[in-house]
Amino acid sequence: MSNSSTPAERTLILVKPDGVRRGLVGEVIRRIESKGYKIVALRMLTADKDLLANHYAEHQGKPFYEPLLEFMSSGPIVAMIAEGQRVIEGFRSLAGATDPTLASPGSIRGDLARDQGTKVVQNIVHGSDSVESAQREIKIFFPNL
Ligand code: D4T
Repeated sequence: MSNSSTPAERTLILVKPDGVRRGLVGEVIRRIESKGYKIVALRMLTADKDLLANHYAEHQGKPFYEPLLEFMSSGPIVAMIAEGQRVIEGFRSLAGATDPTLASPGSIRGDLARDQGTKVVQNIVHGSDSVESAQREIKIFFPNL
């Protein structure tokens, strides 16, 4: 039962290998749920390079592309679908800027990540950046939904 006139959206969220290694899965989920979004699907997997090449197709050829695929396949990740009005931009706001050095304190990246001197930024989470990306990325990680 809702009076809301804005339809709920879905977004694809990943806890990246650095977040899983550091035991931050619960902290990320806590922030998503505390904000009021609903987690409607969740799985842990170790992504292979084919899956990641599909997910990161827009970055192919960039200097950080190969290190990005190496990093993202370096250990388990947690993939989730979160749902709620404007969840796509809402989660991007919770995550903070891509560069964790510049991400605002209070955000996931601002509070929990920093520059590690690596070729690829290790910034704990991924969140879809548009409705189109969300639909595309959800299909990659949850092909049966
Ligand atoms: P993701 O996609 O992981 O949520 O991150 P963003 O949406 O914030 O950033 P992105 O897609 O532009 O980059 C994907 C991934 O590559 C790393 N990266 C990015 C990097 O190492 N150096 C760079 O210059 C950029 C732009 C970080 C996230």
